[in-house]
Amino acid sequence: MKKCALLLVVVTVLAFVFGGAAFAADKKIVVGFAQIGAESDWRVANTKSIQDACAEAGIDLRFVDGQQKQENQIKALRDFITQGVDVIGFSPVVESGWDEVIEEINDAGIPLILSDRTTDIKGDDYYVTWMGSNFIEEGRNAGKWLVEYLKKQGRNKEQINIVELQGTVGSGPAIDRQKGFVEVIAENPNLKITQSQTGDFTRDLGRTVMESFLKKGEKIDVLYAHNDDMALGAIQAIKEAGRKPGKDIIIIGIDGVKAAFEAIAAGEYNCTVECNPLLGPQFVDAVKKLAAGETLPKITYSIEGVYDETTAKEALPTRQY
Ligand code: GYE
Repeated sequence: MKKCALLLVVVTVLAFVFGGAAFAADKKIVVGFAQIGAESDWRVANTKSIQDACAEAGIDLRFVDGQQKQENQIKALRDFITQGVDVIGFSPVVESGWDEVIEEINDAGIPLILSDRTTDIKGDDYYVTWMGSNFIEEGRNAGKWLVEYLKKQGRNKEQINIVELQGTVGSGPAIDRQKGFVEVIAENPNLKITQSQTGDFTRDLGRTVMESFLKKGEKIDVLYAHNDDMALGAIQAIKEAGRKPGKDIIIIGIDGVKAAFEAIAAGEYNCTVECNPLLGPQFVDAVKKLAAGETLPKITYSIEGVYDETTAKEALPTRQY
């Protein structure tokens, strides 16, 4: 009997040391997921994808909507530790300010899966895996599309004024989508960002901030929005100002949600850079692999495209979000 007990201890310790299953896989797996909010069509599709995939896999999902507030997400994460969940899934609204709570998660020995956004914590020991998009590349793709489009229109020598609607201040996608876009713009002296402000990734703010851009009365040739929702809100403001979106002002957004495809098909929107929110199956796959004691890749990027008037209409019937 004593020998059996000793063997059990040895096996458990070995399993832990050599990266065995982080939790018992013979009972229902409990996952806590701290989501950012419901700020955009992208986020709504992302939430549905996670909830559907967990339900299908029979996972007990404790889902918390942080309403775009860091303090709500910190509270949710601490509650998950108290509840002793098996795995924590997390998409951080901004990059900084997570050190303390993540240390608490690590100390509690709960595996952390990051999805979509990341933090500014140095190193990668604090999470087991991250899945999402390359936001710098998305920004670059938006810039490259614009340069090509202007060339096609014979406007590559013309002075072009761009206004920018940024995502949530301090968030990974806002920082990186600006970085990638600016990198491409900098190689083209005729392109200039003349106004730039946050619209917090929402339709409402996209509309009001665009209104204030237009009120300044400066020449605006292009709108670059860090997501489709802000661009769609801005389209309203442009129409109300008596101008033609997609014609008088070139509109570029990111995400590739259905409403953006429809607006492109209607000739009111020019280009959307795809960002895939359907991360649920990948998330569940990671949870299952953890339960089986498998090692996961630190980073998995989604594969994504760019759509405009030459491709959006045809792709619309097959869009899933
Ligand atoms: O682009 C935006 C959402 O983090 C990639 O968040 C995500 C972004 C997405 O609110 O629409």
